[in-house]
Formats: sequence, C-alpha cells, structure tokens
Amino acid sequence: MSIVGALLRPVSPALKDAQDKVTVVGVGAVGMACAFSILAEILRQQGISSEVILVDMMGDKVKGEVMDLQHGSMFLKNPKIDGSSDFSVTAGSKICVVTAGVRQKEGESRLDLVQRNTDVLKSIIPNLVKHSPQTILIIVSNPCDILTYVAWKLSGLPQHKVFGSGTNLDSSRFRFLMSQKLGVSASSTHGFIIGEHGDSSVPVWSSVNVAGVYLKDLNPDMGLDSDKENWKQVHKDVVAAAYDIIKLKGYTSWGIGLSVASIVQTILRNSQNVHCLSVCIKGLHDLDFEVFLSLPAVLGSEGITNIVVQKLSPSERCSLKFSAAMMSEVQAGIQM
Ligand code: 6V0
Repeated sequence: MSIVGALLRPVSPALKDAQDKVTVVGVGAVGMACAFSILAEILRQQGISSEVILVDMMGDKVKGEVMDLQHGSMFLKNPKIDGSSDFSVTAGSKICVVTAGVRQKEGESRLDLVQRNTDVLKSIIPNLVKHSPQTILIIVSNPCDILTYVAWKLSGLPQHKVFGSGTNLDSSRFRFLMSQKLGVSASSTHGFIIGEHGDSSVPVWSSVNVAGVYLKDLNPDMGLDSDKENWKQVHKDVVAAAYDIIKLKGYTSWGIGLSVASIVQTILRNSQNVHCLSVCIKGLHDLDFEVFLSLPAVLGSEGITNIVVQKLSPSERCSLKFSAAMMSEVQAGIQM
C-alpha cells in the first residue's frame, strides 16, 4: 500500500476548483505584481481568492513563476497556484485580469501601444470567455481604456462584467501626493482622478476633501493656474508618474499590482466599494460617445452595480468630454 493509501481514509472527493478562482494573463512585471498582491491579500485577510492561475505565451516563464510562488504557498494560507500557456487551465475563473501585451518604452505614450495590444487581446479574450463564460474581465494592459472597449467587443460579455483598472491607480497616486502635502494619510485624503488612464486624465478638484471639509472651499483657486499654493502640480505629477518610474526602473509594477488586488478583493467579498474604473460612459455626464473612461463605480460580486454620478464643475465636464472625443477618434482607427 502507498503512503497516501495508508495515511488517508477517503471520505468524499475534494472539490477540483475553488469558487473564487482568479486568472492573471501575462506574467511580466505587472502580471506578477498583480498575482503577488492578490496572494498577499490571502495572507492578510482570509476569504479572498484561494486559487490563482497564471497564463502567458512564454511557457517556461510561466512555469518558473508558478514554481517560485508555489514554494512560498505555506506562508500564504495554502492557496492553489497553477499556470500554463494553455488557456484550459483558466476554466471556471470568477475573474480574469489581463496584463499581457507590450509596455511603453521610455518616451512612448500609452496610446502608442494601441494596435499592437489590440492584436494581443484578439488572441486572449475569446480563449478566456470560451473557458469561463461567466467571468469578470479586468483589463490592465495599455492603453487601458481603449483596450477595455476592445475586450468588451471581443468578449460578448455584458458591460457590467468588463471594465478597466483605469484611474484606480491614478487616484491612489493623487491621494498619496496630496497626503504628502497635507500631512494626512492617503486613505483619509479623499479625491478622484477620472477620465483617461493617461495624459488627459481629469482631477476632480471640486470633490477633494478631508473628513468632509472640501479643500476647494478653503482655497477656491485649488487646481487653477492662479493658485498660489500650486496644487495643479500634484495632477501634473500624477500624469508624469508612469513616465518618471519607467525612466528610473524601466517599468511600473507595485502600484498597479496593489490597485488590482484591491479591485479583486472588492469583487470576491461583494463589498460594494467604490473604485475609479474604466466603464462605458455613453449616457453619463451628457456624453454620447461609446467609449470607456474611468468614473467612480460601485463594485460587487457580479461586477459593476452602479456608477456614482459626481457633481462635476463645468471645466471638469469639459475636460472629460475632451478625453471622450480623443478616445473615440483613436478607437475609430483600430483594426479589430
Ligand atoms: P512585460 O513585462 O513585457 O510583460 C508582458 C507579458 O505579456 C509578457 O510576459 C508576454 O509574454 C505576455 N504576452 C504578450 N503577448 C501575449 C499573448 N498574446 N498571450 C499571452 N501572453 C502574452 O510588460 P508589463 O508587465 O510591464 O506590462 C504589461 C502591460 O500592462 C503593458 O501594456 C503596460 O503598458 C500595462 N500597464 C498598465 C498599467 C495600468 O495602470 N493599467 C500600469 C502599468 C503597466
């Protein structure tokens, strides 16, 4: 008799797949930071994903990353970790996070990547949906907003199940940088960046607050050129952040990884937290473009349940419209 046969008396078969299976496509810097952050949440709070699957077209790389993570699994409350270049391993995923594709080189904008990464998505999205027809797709690859539109079209999934990580990261950069100026923690400094995850993002100065005190009431010039405190620089720094980090270390990873893990956690816990996510904005804020841009969205276990309709100032509304028109123009040029 084998050791297993002698050690264990079978009672009932173990479930093959967990209910909260999360797939991460792309095991580059961003995919691995996402996977690691999701796994780290398991350590911090029980109940978040107990199965993480990695997929990449580079078979050896995915195998190596899976082995490396598996060897630490006893420190992570024993999640199931697996991966392959074959999409069948993703079957039954509750969430698929897409990070595959090319990244910006120094000086390149996110929009420069559009056609190359559209082609990448063409080989990924149909495979994900084939194996997980009920999945929620979170698009991280850049340009995030346009690729979320592409993924929505390719997937055939309803709009509430396809969204981009969008300005969830930009908003956290915004809150961190403001917190440094204020001497108040980032989680107690409330503010949103909406619109494009990119150069035309829109800071909503009218809603920045600490404990319900609107900073714009204290300094009506906040965010304007006339502002003697130069708060506008904070938004400029948010826009420059990815370029600065890429110049310094070649890519960005940890911020986006943590941002995605927070989104995944909200879905798996059905906690209805608000995140700035790239969603279809048609019909919102008087916009008529079928494009995806970030707005604050309420998130639950089946995807987006509501969009928060912010009271935007006329200039914020105008900036959002500018982003939408630009997205629409870029979208019209892509070959799907
Ligand atoms: P990377 O380190 O080059 O990794 C990309 C991975 O994708 C590689 O392992 C590739 O093998 C894999 N890949 C490429 N094509 C396919 C395919 N057809 N099928 C399966 N796997 C494939 O890039 P990195 O991880 O740094 O960036 C990935 C993407 O994330 C880029 O488009 C970045 O611009 C984007 N980012 C998005 C952010 C956001 O906030 N939304 C933030 C940072 C980067």
